[in-house]
Amino acid sequence: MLLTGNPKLSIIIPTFNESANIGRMIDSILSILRNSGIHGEVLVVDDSSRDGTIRIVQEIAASNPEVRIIVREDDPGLSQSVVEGFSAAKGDILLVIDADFSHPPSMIPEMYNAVCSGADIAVGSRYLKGGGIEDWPLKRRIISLGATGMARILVPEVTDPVSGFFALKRSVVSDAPLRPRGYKILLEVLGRGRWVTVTELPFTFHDREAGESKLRMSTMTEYAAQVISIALSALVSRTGHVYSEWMRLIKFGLVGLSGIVVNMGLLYLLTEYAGLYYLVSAVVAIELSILNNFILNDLWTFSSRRLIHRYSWIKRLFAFHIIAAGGLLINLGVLYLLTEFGGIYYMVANLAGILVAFLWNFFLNRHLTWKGGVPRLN
Ligand SMILES: Nc1nc2c(ncn2[C@@H]2O[C@H](COP(=O)(O)OP(=O)(O)O)[C@@H](O)[C@H]2O)c(=O)[nH]1
Ligand SMILES: [Mg+2]
Repeated sequence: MLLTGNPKLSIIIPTFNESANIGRMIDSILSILRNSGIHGEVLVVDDSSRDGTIRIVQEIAASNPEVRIIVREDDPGLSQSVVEGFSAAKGDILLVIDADFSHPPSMIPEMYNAVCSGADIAVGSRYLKGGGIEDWPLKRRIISLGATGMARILVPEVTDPVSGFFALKRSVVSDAPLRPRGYKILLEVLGRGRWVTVTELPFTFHDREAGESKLRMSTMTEYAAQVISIALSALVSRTGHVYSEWMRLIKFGLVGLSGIVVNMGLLYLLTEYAGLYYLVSAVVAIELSILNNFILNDLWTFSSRRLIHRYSWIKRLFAFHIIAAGGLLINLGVLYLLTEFGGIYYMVANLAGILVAFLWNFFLNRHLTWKGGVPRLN
């Protein structure tokens, strides 16, 4: 769906005890809207703050019809609040931004324009070149990298799938089966929303100067459950981006099986019929099975990515070989460790080795050899 004219923008701000920030935040958003000529509204979704946040917003709203507040009383939570904002918003484009100035409101017009020019979702990314995070302690960075890494298993094309700063067409979420829980609402949207194109804009995350963060450790376990739930429901629903990653994994596995057939078949044929010494046959068989796998993965598993490839086929072929060599070492390493130190029967240990090497091969090839990417605006 292409948005034409001057589509209305709804800016959703989830808040909990943000009296130190919310007034300034709304003021700066209103002046940005005015200066850029964007037709917009501001929708604060508050979880019954007790610090005066609600009163501040109500006062602004009294003299400003484009500012509204929803005060939630049940089921508190950041994601739940944002989703409630999605349904209450009147705009064609919805944008989510924190109240604490961690996300620069000055980027709102850029995000809006990205969606107007065709992206279903525009993500403000901390991990894209040009973006970053300021003033975060090491522990917080590590937690964030872990969360991002887990999310990228599901949506590899987005560098910051857990960003709290994003804009989207209303149709992405209007009848999507979202199950908002916890903190990472964007991942929920990417995992279960209806979208085709995503674009990312780099930004630098500034840690809040006023008020305090509400992130707690318990949110991490909730998050892990969310990732697993999205992965599994994609398999059941058989649609969407996460499902296409499952398909890739399955295709990659089938190609791997075909490689075993090529490998074993050639080993036998070259030794029995061409009269080669079996180790020489093995070397030829291994290389040809790697070529078999490369070609099939290139033409089939990652075919949709070929169109936007970063690397020439010769580089892809080279990377595929290096990763395969790494996979072989991993297979042997796991076999050795589990057998020698785990006391596990070597045939079973080898199965574990194959599985680990398979995942290694899949993820490294997906992110390096067939590295795709979303169109960037800048
Ligand atoms: N409605 C609502 N907003 C929340 C909740 N927790 C945090 N927020 C808001 O979500 C945004 C990000 O929260 P913050 O605590 O700054 O998280 P951090 O930036 O990851 O440390 C801020 O605007 C908060 O006011 C919540 O439970 N409900
Ligand atoms: Mg914050």
